[in-house]
Amino acid sequence: MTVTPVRTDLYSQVQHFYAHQMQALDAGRFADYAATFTEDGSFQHSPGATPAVTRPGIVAELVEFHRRFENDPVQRRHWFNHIALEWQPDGTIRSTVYALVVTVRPGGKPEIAPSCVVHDVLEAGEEGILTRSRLVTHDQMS
Ligand code: SDN
Repeated sequence: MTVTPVRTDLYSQVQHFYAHQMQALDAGRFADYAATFTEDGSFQHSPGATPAVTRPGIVAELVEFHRRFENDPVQRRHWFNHIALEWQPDGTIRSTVYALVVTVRPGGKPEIAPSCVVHDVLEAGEEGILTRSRLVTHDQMS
């Protein structure tokens, strides 16, 4: 297997980007999370869910999804690892990432649910990195 190298500055830029993006999500800052997508970005967080498109669409989807936690003091954290980057012929970057969603409630033990693979297409431009599309697959569904 041949792994085509990517520049270390690009790789660390992507890591930095994901750290801010996912900390925004886990803090419930959905507008900040959506702003890490392109204006026409698309986001599908679960198999079978209708993809949310555009930043307002992404915010609306996240608000709707998180209603189930309204009276639940759960903290969710999305842990990214094994970020594999590949340049595509159109100048975008395919990013394939392992993600664990860790949940914990006060006094409880952390649980992992679900274990996911994130399939992103990223744009690297003057203003930094943006997510053009995100499709999340869940391991228990395969
Ligand atoms: O933004 C993500 C997500 C995400 O938003 C998820 C949501 O619920 C809202 C980036 C990478 C992975 C994920 C994974 C999920 C899981 C999904 C469904 C659930 O937690 O039951």
